[in-house]
Amino acid sequence: MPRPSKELMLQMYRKMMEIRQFEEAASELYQRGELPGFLHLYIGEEATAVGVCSNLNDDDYITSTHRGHGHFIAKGGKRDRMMAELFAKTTGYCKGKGGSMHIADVSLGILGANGVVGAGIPMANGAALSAKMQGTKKVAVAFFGDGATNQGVFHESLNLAAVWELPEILVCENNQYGMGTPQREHQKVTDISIRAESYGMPGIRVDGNNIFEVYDATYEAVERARNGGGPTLIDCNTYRFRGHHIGDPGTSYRDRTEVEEWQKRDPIAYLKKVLVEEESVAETDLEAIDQELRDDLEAAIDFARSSPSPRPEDALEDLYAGGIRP
Ligand SMILES: Cc1ncc(C[n+]2csc(CCOP(=O)(O)OP(=O)(O)O)c2C)c(N)n1
Ligand SMILES: [Mg+2]
Repeated sequence: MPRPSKELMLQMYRKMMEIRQFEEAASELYQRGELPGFLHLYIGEEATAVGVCSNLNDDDYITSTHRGHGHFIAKGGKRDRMMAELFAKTTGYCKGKGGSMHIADVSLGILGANGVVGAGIPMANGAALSAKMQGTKKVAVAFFGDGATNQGVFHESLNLAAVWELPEILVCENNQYGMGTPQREHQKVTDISIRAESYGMPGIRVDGNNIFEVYDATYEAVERARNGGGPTLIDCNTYRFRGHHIGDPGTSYRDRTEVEEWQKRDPIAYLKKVLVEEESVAETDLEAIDQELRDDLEAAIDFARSSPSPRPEDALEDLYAGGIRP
């Protein structure tokens, strides 16, 4: 498989950096007491979202998780409206009523983050089934964690995706933990791609911190799905650098050396190294991108901070499709 063009690599770098900056800022704003709700940070896992979504068209579908900021930005979500959602402001993607774990924008094919572990998988089945029935050639991607693969709904959904030959890509973000439980304690078979065989679909394990491996595996899976070849399971081996959620220091169930070892495999640093050493991109050019994105993020934060809060009487609006109220 040929390596992505330099132009695409630079685009992928931008997206990963957009995600990293967004989350670092969100973490700080949360700790300063400016953001309500919960935050599950994706820092360290950016190559998965970007490697996968770089293969998708605007009208393809994704379903996300409680750790969804990366998926959202990688699929084309804008940081200003996203930040406004975290601030619980009316200008947010869900008018400030959803927050981090419910961000959605159907017009971008993003069918939603989801606080219920595993719940996005059958939704992606539904989206893929609609694409198949309507003959649109769209594909659906379900993102989920290693912990989610112990849910019954994972097995049911993979079985249906296989027997109905759905145009679907099942992407496991295997970050080695489900909350504070290491993967080796919550499942015997730690290479999740092996499970694909029992449903009759291809499965592949990749280094989730290497954007090229993620990109290539997804490229093949998307081709297969669009051409009637059915679903693929991709197990992306990765790591979250931060705690499970913003209030978890992540120190009681993993030791510092483990975290440091993974930090040496930072997916953004890796892509940066390839760009500089193999594609002759000047470090100053990458720093200019970082700065441009930082300025854009500052504007997004100002936009969010200065936007209005929803009124109490708005609480009963938007609860049902079509504006039907009880
Ligand atoms: C059905 C359900 N069970 C339990 C929880 C509580 N919970 C939230 S995140 C999480 C761990 C999920 O682990 P994994 O799927 O590996 O995702 P990660 O947090 O590692 O990204 C759990 C158990 C939940 N939100 N939903
Ligand atoms: Mg996990």
